Amino acid sequence: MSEVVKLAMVKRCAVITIDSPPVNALSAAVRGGVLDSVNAANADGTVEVIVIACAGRTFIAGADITEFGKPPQHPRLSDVIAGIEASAKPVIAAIHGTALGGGLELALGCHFRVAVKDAKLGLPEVKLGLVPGAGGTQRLPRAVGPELAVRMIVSGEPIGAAEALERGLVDEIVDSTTSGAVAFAEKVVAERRPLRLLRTDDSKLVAARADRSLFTAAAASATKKSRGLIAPLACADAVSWALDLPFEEALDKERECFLKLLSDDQSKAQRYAFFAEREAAKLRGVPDGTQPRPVERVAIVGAGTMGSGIAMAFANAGIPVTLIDTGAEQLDRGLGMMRKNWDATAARSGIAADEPAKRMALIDGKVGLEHVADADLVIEAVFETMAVKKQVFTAIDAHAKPGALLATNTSYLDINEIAAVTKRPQDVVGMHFFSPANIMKLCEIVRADQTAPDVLLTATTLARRIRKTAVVVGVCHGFVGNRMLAVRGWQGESLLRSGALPEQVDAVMTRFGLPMGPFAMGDLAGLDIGWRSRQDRGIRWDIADAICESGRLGQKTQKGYYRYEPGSRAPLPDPEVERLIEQTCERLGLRRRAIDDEEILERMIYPMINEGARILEENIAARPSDIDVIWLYGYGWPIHRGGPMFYADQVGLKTIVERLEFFAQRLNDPALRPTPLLARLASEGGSFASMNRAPAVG
Ligand code: T1G
Repeated sequence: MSEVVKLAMVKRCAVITIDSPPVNALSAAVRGGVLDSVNAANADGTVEVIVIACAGRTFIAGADITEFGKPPQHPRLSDVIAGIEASAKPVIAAIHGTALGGGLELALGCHFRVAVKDAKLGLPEVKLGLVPGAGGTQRLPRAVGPELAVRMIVSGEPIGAAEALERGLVDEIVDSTTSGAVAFAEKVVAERRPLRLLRTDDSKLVAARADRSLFTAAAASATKKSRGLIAPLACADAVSWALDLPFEEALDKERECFLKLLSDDQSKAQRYAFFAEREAAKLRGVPDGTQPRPVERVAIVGAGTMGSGIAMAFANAGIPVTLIDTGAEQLDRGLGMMRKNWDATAARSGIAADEPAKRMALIDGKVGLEHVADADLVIEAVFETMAVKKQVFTAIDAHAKPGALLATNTSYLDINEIAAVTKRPQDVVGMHFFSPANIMKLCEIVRADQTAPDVLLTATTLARRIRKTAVVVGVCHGFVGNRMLAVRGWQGESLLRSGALPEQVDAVMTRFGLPMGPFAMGDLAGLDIGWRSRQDRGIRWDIADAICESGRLGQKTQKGYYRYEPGSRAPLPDPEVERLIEQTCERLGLRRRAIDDEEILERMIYPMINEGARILEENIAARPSDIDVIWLYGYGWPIHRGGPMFYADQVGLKTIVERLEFFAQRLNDPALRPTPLLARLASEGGSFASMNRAPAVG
């Protein structure tokens, strides 16, 4: 039928095979090919039954997101599904890999669905700021019941084939996709099974129509974490229409809701974030054909919070780890913390009950750096001072086997300086994890001057293997994320000096969408970390330092920028802090004034954007979208705002330049002046988006 859709006969079964790499997305060509094939099979008197299968690694993974925002092309997906439902002959979807979004919606229009045992089925549209737009909100509740349907659609998380079979989403688990589906199809014909369409089968809606309490509870539970996002609430509403409205009317409302969300800034940001994460995986300066080095065993040096968290991340992916510390006591503490974390996850059914023991069996605890000898990758996660890093790297270099990667988890320090103490600087790379390292998705892969291309490729490939989002950055103080964080930190201090209070700044930033305000976050992490870093560099932040000097180090001392009741982590404004701020400003001769929320937001975010532009000028990041990925996955930047550089384009670079010029003058802070790249883009009416697929700056 077409390049991407083939039609072949197996006995009396018409097998439609979609072959559109990489994920068989429902492009216009695929949609047209499927519909033409279904119609041709129905017109062919020798055909008794139809199977729709996919070549490659997965069943259809959804609509083709690259077509969004372009003029719609016919046939629409809903037309294809209508064509399948109009088929006089049974149509069977043969599912492998991940049947997602429009792919599952197409399968829901079929009379039957079969799947191989490791297949997954889901409607992840909500992660793109959308609702399913081709009947998923109406057919899925009729397949699995409204409670499971609303949980699946609001979370966007798929279910496995076994659960799908149990809940009636799949009719049979088959050993292999196409041949298994053809065998099932022959059974359907031989047994003359009635052709059941979900659109006309409300049997699984009857109970919820009579008593909505279970559905209402499921919807409330699914949407409770959707702070600031509009799609999750829209998804829950759409599923409820299956209980209240006739099928066709509900389909129309779903379509209307889908189109409204499609044009909303939130969905544009979430779709941008989807592609930005994948773009970050495209490495520059790594010759085609470069192969990653094999990594079968990892050694982590330092069994503290970070080292143990990193060890967990590797064990979670089934990779054996040698966890090394120079002290048996610290090693035992680290091993104990890992077991406690895994047990806690198992207790809330996050992993199977036998998983903690299985994962602990992958961890070999050792005292002494000589035990790095059999590792293919050594990651150092020791105390954050250059002296200690150099000492440890000298020892690691002496014991690690030839060809092993030597990685440092440093958050700030100069990796070129660390590499210089080894005999193999080409094998040295940064792998900067974010605490808690077993949870946070981001890993900054720091490319030092002499890092070999295959070392960089090995580190980024491995990061994906342990389900991290890897972004390659260059060497500078704080790389990308922490460098921009430091700029925001100073703006927080500057706002307190100007007249704001911690609670006002935090309220503005949480309303913007951050999970936690910067001052509350500082209290959580411990104020002494930044304080020590400033002291190391001879930098004084008068208010922040006064807070630390008065023994207020954050939650661990029950007081920091806020006070904390014993046993509570809830930040409470503290008049003592206001007094400290006023006293410090008086001593500095600063006159404080009322600051409005708009100024707070601009002064907290625009300097970060300016620093991002500097980072691009210095080639520390390859593209603006890499900076956004770092902030989305490492610092809780709200997904519906796309990232600081995406947000800058939405605000308009001209506005940002004007406001930075204003604040630079008013606050007499030359660091606020727009960097040349930002000023140039603004003057040309340009955008950061224009740089995302362009070659690296400079
Ligand atoms: N459209 C276009 N390209 C896609 C795509 C899609 N739906 N999904 C993946 N790609 C590209 C991706 O950009 C990358 O490209 C390559 O495929 C491999 O992806 C009407 C409207 C399927 C689990 O949200 O979750 O249906 O970088 O690196 O890690 O209601 O891709 O190689 O050039 O992620 O093995 C709903 C999104 C769409 C699924 C595979 N579907 N995709 O993961 O590979 S909206 C989704 C994924 C919709 C309907 C609505 C994952 C995956 P490149 P990858 P992976």
